[in-house]
Amino acid sequence: MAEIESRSVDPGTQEMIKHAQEQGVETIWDRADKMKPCPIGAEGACCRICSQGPCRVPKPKKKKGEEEPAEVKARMGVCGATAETIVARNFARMVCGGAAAHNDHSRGVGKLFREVAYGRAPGYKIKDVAKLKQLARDYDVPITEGEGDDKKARSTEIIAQELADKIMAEFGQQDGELVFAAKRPPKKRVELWRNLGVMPRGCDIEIVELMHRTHMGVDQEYHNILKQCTRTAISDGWGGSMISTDLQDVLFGMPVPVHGEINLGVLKEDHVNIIIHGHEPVLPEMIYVASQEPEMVQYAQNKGAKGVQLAGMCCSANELLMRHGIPVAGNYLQQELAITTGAVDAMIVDVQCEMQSLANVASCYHTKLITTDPRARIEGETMHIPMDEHHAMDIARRIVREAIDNFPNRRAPVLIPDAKYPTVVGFSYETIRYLLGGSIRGSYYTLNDNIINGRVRGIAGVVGCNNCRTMHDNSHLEMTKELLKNDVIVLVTGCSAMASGKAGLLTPEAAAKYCGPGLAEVCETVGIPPVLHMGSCVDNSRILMAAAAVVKAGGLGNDISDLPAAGAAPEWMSEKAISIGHYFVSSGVYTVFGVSWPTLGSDLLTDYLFRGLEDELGGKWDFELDPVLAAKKMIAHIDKKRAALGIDKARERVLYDMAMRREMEEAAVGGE
Ligand code: NFS
Ligand code: SF4
Repeated sequence: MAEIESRSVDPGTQEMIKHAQEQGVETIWDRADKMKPCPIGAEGACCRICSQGPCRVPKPKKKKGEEEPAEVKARMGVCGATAETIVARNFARMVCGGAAAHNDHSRGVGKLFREVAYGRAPGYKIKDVAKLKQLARDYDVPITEGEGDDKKARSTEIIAQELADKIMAEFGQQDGELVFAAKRPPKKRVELWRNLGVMPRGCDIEIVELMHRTHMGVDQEYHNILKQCTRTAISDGWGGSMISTDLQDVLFGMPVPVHGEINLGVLKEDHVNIIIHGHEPVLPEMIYVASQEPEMVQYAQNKGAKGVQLAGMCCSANELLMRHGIPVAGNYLQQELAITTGAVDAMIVDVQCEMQSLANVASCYHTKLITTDPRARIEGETMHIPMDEHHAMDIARRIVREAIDNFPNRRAPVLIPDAKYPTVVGFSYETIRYLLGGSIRGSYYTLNDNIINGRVRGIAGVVGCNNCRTMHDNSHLEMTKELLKNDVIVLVTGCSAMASGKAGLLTPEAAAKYCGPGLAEVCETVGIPPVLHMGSCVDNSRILMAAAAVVKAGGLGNDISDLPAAGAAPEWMSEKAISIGHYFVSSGVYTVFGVSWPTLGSDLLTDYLFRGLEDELGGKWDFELDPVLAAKKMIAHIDKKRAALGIDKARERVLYDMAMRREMEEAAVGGE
């Protein structure tokens, strides 16, 4: 049993791991101790796509400077597929899995949007009409009709209906170009994608084609396989994910800065605790409403509780937090631990990142594990209450009542760690624009000015998962702090955002504590935290939009690849993270991952991802275990871009000025 302190950097999590051990409840860390990752699979060097295999082609261990024996150079499976092909296929299928998850999430939101537009989803409505009209413009849906004096605005319903039909058709579109991918990135990027032949045609087709091409005996040229990876990943970032984000904003409201709280300490012993866990905010939005209804609160009181406490987990948490300030119980690695508090009366799951072990942990307590999506059942679930957008409110009420009914059944002693931290969240791309420029002159000029004058050295996106193979939250925090110290502003989403929240980085006060002088000054002037929580993992599309807006605001080149920016997922684990990473790379961003890297089985392929791609796409992958070193690499990349833009001198001047100013202040204080 490894030391608990090496499992998580978060004291609340440590306390609960210890508690789980004392209670004899098995968690992910116990299983991780028992099962080490297969070293061959870990480097992507195992092919099991036909029954003549599985064929293993691991890279032989050789000492530095030693020649590889000839038979090793020609590593191949029994069909002759080379290590390059095998590793590329495995990588490609990760991109497929990730893009499919996001695009299918998106389809779900699209279906709801269509039902709302046609008036078939009572309880939901279009909350952000301005954003709806923006989308309509993107999709060439007219927002007015008639000519001259007869010209009048079209009704919201009609616009929404036409838009919904167009968006839904885009999932199955066979040719042409995805609307956002063609319209929203900088022009130069769009041209580049067209020239390379990687502009996605539809949301589904790219995934299907990539699955086909990685079937036995099809595409066996690794550059060509990766090219389709690029097209598929773009269909996620500038397709499915972006559609989800935008439609969720239209339906549930665009996030604006809001205060929240995070960590397991948000649960309340004397309340009915409901945890919403998963990714699609469609049903959680209704559960939020149901949990606040006076009759429901009364019902809870009748059962002896003081009220109903709703809290989120994983990206569903981010969605509810960003829009309603609903507290977050924790990120991915805390899901089992939440139940071990003994205070969770129901955990409601939809899709993605839900450990099957939840059923086992829940069975040790009174917790009801309720699955709500027909696509995601869990063996051992307490019950399945399928979501149906036509009766969502009734379903939500039924779920909340199930939780309340369970309150009197608590049997284990309740232990809620005394751990919760305040956060400020809700930095959509539009909100940042507003904060930086005001409503009239809303734009990214201010940020650009500060990047050009050197106060802000660059922009980093630190995103992605937790992973039980590395200390929970630690790499996110080490990396983020190193970036802040060096005046790099950090945009966060997903489980990374929650790591930052738990460490107090999502507050304006963090600026003075963690940032270099330039970034601290900018954050204090604007009144923002130095780490901006932009939402869930599909909301990485907001980071793409911010990057495109920064290019548009001028002075920093004319493509995303010109920006002094970098991305990272230091604790990644899911296929979604690979798809996200690859769409960042495809959009021109240097992107570094931690923990492990799934293509190390082929040097040629890895070299292409880490170096070769830069010539084609302007972005590239990297892998670095040490989060501080990874941050330093990101900063080196940022400095390289600053030099290319000719703004490296400005930063030296600012730092010099600032040092002088400090000296003067100190002299003044000393002279008093
Ligand atoms: Ni993103 Fe969000 Fe977390 Fe990773 Fe899972 S919850 S979608 S995949 S683990 S960041
Ligand atoms: Fe082996 Fe080729 Fe079959 Fe893969 S496709 S399992 S390499 S025979």
